[in-house]
Amino acid sequence: MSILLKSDPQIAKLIAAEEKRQKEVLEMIPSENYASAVVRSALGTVLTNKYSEGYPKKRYYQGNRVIDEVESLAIERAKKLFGVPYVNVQALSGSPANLAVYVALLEPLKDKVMGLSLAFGGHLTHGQPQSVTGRYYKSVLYELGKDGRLDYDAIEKQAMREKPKIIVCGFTAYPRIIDFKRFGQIADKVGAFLLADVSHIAGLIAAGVHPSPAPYAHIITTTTHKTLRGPRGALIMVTQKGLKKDPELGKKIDSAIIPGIQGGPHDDQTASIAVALKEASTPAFKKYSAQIVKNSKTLAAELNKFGFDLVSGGSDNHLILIDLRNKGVNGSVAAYALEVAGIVINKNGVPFDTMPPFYPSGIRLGTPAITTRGMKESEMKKVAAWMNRAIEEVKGEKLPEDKEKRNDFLKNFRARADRNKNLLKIAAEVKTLTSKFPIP
Ligand code: DSN
Repeated sequence: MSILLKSDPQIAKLIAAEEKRQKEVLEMIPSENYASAVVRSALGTVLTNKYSEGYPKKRYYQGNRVIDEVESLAIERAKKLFGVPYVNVQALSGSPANLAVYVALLEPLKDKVMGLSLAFGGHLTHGQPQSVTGRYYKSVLYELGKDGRLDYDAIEKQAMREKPKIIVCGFTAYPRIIDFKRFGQIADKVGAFLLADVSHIAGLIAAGVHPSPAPYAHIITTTTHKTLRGPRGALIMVTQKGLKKDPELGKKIDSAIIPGIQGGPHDDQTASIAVALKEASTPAFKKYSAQIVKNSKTLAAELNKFGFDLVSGGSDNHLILIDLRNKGVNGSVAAYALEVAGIVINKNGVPFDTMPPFYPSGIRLGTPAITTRGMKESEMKKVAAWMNRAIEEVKGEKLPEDKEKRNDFLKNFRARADRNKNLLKIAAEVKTLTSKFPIP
């Protein structure tokens, strides 16, 4: 940082400002975390200077002996941690990882992918019409049941009717355990590949606090920067079951990444992923992951006491989804008020939401990052009380029915929230607490 400060103070100061922000607030976006200093130290090294299209020992450029070792280590560590026989570590992040699976297995405009609708907690790359994955491939979307949980019977019926070539399970806003075995049975019944996108829960799976899809899915994708606590990046894993269904599956995935959709991998990112995978195989990581879930359950129970309407009633994992309609506060209003109060979450759609994604009816939050700081159940009680105070503070702030007026309303609301003494008081209390829990 001292070199950067000297040569590019503008950027150095912005990085320092972001570090200060991350220190002072409660980072509770469930897909975010604090990577360790060790994980970060592998990024931005001389490995960023290298081009290494291809795979270990089969490169298109010379000078890759060291990179081969780095990539092989990352692959071997991932195989061991997740109990799978084949791993690709080159996808630059989660979206290209999922796209690579489709490129490997689906014929554009002909074959079908079936994933959870975005409005119900699916990801863009699970076949949504706004994404290339729903535009270049046929797609059909399933929904959650009225209770906010997966309705496996309905999914099975839909799969039998639609005959998708890939069924995607694994979600971005689902607070409950996923029954991968049942998904595997559904996929087998219709002859589909089962893709488990475990980006949100990969760390929990690695630590054994969420069941693994490895025995039931054919392919598993995950980002590496969420509960897994690595750098930004992704893994594509082929399981034993996947290789049994198609012995060429690993090779097809590799070719889909390069030359299919990417060029050279980011080798410093690969090294950093390897470091994160080593960290994730330690007893300390198991303890950390168990605490994420304990914290999430405690927070959910406390929020319930304050009358928050939790989708599905609670949480089994790292994530909580709140439907704010009973509080009369829109998610966009709540998210901003909470940020002013030092609690950083994201606005989110809830099942059967009648509002659009930019003004959704809910918020999504999670415990991975604050658990990394060492917070436990007693801190979760404080967080719930602060959240309640903040939401009560903005209860009267009604988002206009008239769509044209919403933008102006939010602009106006933000200006008022920025000066709201009660919200700023919560932020000061949050700051006192967070100062006792250092970030890595
Ligand atoms: N942006 C991620 C999340 O927040 O869940 C998904 O890509």
